[in-house]
Amino acid sequence: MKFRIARRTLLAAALSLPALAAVAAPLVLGFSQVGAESEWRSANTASIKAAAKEAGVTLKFADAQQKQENQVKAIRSYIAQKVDVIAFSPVVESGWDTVLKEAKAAGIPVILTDRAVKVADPSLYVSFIGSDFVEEGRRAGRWLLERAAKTPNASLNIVELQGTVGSAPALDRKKGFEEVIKGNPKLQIIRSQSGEFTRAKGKEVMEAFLKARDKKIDVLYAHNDDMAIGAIQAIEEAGLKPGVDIAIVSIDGVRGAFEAMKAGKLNVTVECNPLLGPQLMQLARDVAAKKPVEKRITVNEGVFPAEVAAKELPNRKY
Ligand code: GYE
Repeated sequence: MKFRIARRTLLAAALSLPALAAVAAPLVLGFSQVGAESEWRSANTASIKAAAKEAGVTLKFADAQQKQENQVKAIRSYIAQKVDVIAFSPVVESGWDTVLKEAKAAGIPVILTDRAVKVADPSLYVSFIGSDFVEEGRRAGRWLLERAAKTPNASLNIVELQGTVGSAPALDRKKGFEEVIKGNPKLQIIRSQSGEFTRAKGKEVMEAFLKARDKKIDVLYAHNDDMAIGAIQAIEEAGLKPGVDIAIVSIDGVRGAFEAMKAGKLNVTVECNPLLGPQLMQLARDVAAKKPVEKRITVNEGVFPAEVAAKELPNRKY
């Protein structure tokens, strides 16, 4: 009798083992990162890695070095490895339909982080978590409008350093900024080129802008802080005062920008929050559990002019 109970208990335990293992197995998340092009990106990567650890998620991470083909390869390898969820930050907006169809056919849900895609079928991804880049561009434009209003008769010539060609933040930040300044005939973009979101390229392109100077440059609009910081160096090397001779507005709100503002070399930064890790882990869990999720999750952000830089710097987390 005793023996029979024990056997039954054992049998039941053995039967429920696979079920138990399935519940306890850590979620596997394959993540394809754009690269390591900026301070923003480094903070984003650190946030994702730390949040995965904290949440007990097994993270497979690949850095695509700003190349779409590397991202496609990484996504295919995550499909082959049968991960639970795939997340990625797409370097450019277009050209994802094929690989996302492959993920869908394999039954693996895809989450977009930070940058959006243009696909014919929006069911190819379950959710997007990131910033409103058009609004960031508008915020940069509004700051400039206010500044222009303080110098009533002057017209301001603007040079623009764009982000990576074809990327959502470059397209949207350009669009939002242009939308706001369009109505003001005193504000003209006289030159616009990509600085690929890096300091080195930002410096190089600003040097070219300064050399080709047929008109006075009054304002630099940089799609991220790193390019602004590179450009600051170019402006100084040309014997001009960044933040004074040329007003500078940029986007991200990384520590380097706050330091530049404190030094009087940058006039304003529009915040773009890279700390998406904890929200991504929660979203991945919900998606894996087939819970309904929002199609678009937007992050809250502010605008920081140079006047508040010294006070804000100790509070900055990236
Ligand atoms: O602004 C820039 C980075 O996609 C929001 O990418 C991100 C942008 C960020 O390289 O610094």
